[in-house]
Amino acid sequence: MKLTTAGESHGKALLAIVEGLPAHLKIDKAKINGALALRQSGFGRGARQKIEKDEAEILSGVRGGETLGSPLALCIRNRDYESWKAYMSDGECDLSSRAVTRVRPGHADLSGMLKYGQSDARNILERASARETAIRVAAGEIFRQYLSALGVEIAGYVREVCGVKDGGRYAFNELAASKKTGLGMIDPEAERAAEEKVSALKSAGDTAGGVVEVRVRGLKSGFGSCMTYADKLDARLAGALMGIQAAKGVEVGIGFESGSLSGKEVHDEIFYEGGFRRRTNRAGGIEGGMSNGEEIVLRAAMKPIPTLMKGLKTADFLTHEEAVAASERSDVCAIFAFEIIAEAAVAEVIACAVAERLGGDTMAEAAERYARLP
Ligand code: EPS
Repeated sequence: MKLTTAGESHGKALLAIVEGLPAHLKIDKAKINGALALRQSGFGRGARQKIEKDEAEILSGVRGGETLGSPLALCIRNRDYESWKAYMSDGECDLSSRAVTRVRPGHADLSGMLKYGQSDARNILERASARETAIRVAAGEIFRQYLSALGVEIAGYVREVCGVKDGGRYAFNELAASKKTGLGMIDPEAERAAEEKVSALKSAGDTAGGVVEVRVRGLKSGFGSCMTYADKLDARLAGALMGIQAAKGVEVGIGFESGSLSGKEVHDEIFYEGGFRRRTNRAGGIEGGMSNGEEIVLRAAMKPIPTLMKGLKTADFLTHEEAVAASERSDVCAIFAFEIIAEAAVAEVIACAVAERLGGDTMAEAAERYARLP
């Protein structure tokens, strides 16, 4: 399976094409739109989310609620395009009034302008914007529905917001509680402290990032590869998570902590208890680049939003004069959305790895092959 996306933040629409889905996968559109609504919610979001009400339109690949086996095309229209068409039209338009030259530290602006020979950062930021993640979440929901039909589930929560930690140890079933909170934390004390922190940063014209955890339950062993490094499941998952705008770090299982512990403290011993079992899961469900049948545990760090209302120092791209980085409106914290997007990125990788191994023209074929695996 393969996902391709297109679209600019203030352009007409965001688009996705998912290729390689088997026929007869039931598609629940309400769940796609539910995921989109979640991505738009969360404490600390900016004014843009009041303009957009993301809804996915299915343009191809589905008939009567089931996939046909043909490419599935998704579209989310940008409501804000109405206010931007004079500047964003593909025909003649006003290219100067919304130009950005006070390049923003932490964004793609400067490197993108130099790379693509642009004198207006708008030609870079429109695509680099995290707005693109809306369509990835919609497509992620398709991948999640494919996995769910095989008994594989994905969930997650926010562990940390700008230094405020949720130190709880949660079972998979408890993770859903995070979706009913403002910042995605489960411990109410941590959530309250984190919301206070975000409010204080907002008053100071500053921003916050955080750390999220995503888990996969029900994936059998052997997905990924120990034969080719690019096909290692952990390498693919890390790549997908790092591919999210603002991601700065990824861990699998105990991750960086494993570098400071001994072998006895890190590796998960194997027991045979009616099947091969582990009593610990420090590896995060992946050994030798393959799933080992335990829960997959991934963490990703999001840097603070790089558009600060009290802008950072920069140099104007054209005049080279010292300036304050451009800012009109922005999120203060988008960690809740980042967690939803991280689940979508994980769903894409796991679904692709599963489909590569199982093949199958129909969902029934795929399900039968999955059931036969040890
Ligand atoms: C973003 C800047 C803001 C965010 C946007 C990501 O958009 P605008 O420039 O229109 O205010 O709101 O995120 C979304 C629109 C979204 O749907 O998540 C950026 O620079 O990445």
